[in-house]
Amino acid sequence: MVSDNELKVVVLGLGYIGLPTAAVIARTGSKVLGVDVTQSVVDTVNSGKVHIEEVDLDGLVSGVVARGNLRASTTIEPADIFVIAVPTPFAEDHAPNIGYVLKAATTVASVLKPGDAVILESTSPVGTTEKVRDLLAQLRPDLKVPGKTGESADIAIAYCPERVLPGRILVELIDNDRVIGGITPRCARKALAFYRRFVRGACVTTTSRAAEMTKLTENAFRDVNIAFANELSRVADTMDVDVWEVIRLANRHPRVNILSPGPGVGGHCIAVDPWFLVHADRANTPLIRTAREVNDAKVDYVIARAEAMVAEHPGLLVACLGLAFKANIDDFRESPALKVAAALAARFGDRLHVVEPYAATLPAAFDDTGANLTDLDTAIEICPIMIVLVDHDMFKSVPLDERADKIVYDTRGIWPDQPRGQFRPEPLRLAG
Ligand code: SAJ
Repeated sequence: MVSDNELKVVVLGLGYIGLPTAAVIARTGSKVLGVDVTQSVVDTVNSGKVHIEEVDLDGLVSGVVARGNLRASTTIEPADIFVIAVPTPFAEDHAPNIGYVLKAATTVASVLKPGDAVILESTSPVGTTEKVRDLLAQLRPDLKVPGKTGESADIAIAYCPERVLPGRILVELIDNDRVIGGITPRCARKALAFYRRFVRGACVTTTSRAAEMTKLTENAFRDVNIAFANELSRVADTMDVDVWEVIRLANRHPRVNILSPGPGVGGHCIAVDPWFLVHADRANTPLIRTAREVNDAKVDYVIARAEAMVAEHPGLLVACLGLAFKANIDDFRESPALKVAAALAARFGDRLHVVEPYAATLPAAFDDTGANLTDLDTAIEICPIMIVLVDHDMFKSVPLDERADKIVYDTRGIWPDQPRGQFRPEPLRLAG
């Protein structure tokens, strides 16, 4: 086996997963080349800086770039291991788009040689790794690909999904267990040897198809369980019961563990990946599809409730706490909080004060609305109405005496001691 210092690794895609992965591998001493189609990303990384916000990533990248173990380029070079970490978005009809994966595989094909391993990490529909294999076979007829020629293949191809949580990526990249699916068992073993170089968690091997479905299953599981919590929160509103109290009490049962309701499910994983399963087998996924719909509908429900609350108090200033898709991160993509705040801004304009410690300016959705970006202290001072949309630590720590007389809609349950009773709109019954 080659030593860490001799191993050459190419990571394709320097995004939220690719860049931390490249940096962690480079830290082991391997020579890593990050390949990205965006020149500015390449330039940023080569200058030892990062273009994404992630805890401790800046220090790690500047260190491995300074030591010469991580470089970036728009052009691929030969290597021993190729890790593909490019996006897999979906279209309007929820059909997954694996175009970026196939494009990355085409790039890899141009430099592939016997003995190399190609590992796909992007969340992908079941069967994608086999498609990568078929494409490589077509582009490089001189190489024996796995699964077509028995175990005597020239190259290894495997699927190993990332499972890291934004905000904890560098910790989870090392500590989480990894599922490694080979096109053949030999492919899986080859990929396993690579992950063992930097992963402390258990590395478990399986087939590429099982590994692909495992990744989708993890996020669908979470989505279904959040949908249950979101549905409960609507029922509790109708019943005039505090859903947070009910969940706390129910979770005292040894076999019950209900997740947290919120203003909907955001981010680019949990709200996306379940559709890959639904799209692949619509007839057998009514629960997964309904969960998606329940979570999407929760945003509209929260908007309607918040609008009713603000409309009931003409003239009062309103604070919207948070825009990020979840706590303590600066990521606003597919954020339900942003959707709610933007809808309120469109209707109530300059009555609205948005507090978001992770934003320097308001996003484009607030252009021409008159809404303001305000700091927390000012919002507490001037806004009698407070709508909690994100459970940032900074918001959680506001003591009761600073908010006891506020009119509060706490969609995240961060202030369990908040007196109830100031706001009792008629229960809303929305379609969907
Ligand atoms: N949310 C709730 N209630 C909860 C938990 C989450 O409303 O009880 C909301 C969050 O506020 C957020 C969304 O769900 O809007 C998703 O947040 P998250 O923290 O649960 O997950 P992500 O999207 O940041 O990361 C997920 C993780 N998957 C699982 O936990 C199964 C992560 O491990 C994956 O690597 C990542 O998706 C991915 O890349 O697929």
